[in-house]
Amino acid sequence: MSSPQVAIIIGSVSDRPLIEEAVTLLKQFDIGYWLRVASAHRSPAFLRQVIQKAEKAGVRVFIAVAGGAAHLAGVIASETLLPVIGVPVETKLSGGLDSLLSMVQMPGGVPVGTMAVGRTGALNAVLYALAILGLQDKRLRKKIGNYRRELEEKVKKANRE
Ligand code: RP5
Repeated sequence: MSSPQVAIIIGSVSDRPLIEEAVTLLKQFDIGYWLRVASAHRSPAFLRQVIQKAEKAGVRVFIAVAGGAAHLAGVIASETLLPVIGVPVETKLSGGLDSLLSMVQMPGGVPVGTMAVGRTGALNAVLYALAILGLQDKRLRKKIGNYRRELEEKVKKANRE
């Protein structure tokens, strides 16, 4: 696989199933990625190391996946100048509203681009990362265009059926 351009950091191994589809999409687009487990609360020093190593490896976008008191994306954003995309995980308490608000309500100056809760958010996080990478990659932009056309074709096919 090519050198990593995207680092996906999940707050717990329990978040792993949520990102399956998103990881598959990254592979389909042939984008090199890292997947790491690191918690803002349980392993803050390790998280810092992961961020630094990812930057050194050439990663250009972070995707952070966390639930509950979901500070992972915000902490990453405080440690890097690279874009950080947050995916809030569904929770038993509120369906994920707690995760969403923890992630989206960043203080002015340190943004996190927060996606929808759950699998859709994870998928869109990858597509958003691809759009960022596509700014300097014409071939990637073309692939994103093809992906969008496939979505449209599925809608039209559903009508034909
Ligand atoms: C967060 O707490 C993780 O991102 C996960 O979504 C949630 C629960 O973690 P576990 O208790 O399952 O490890 O930090």
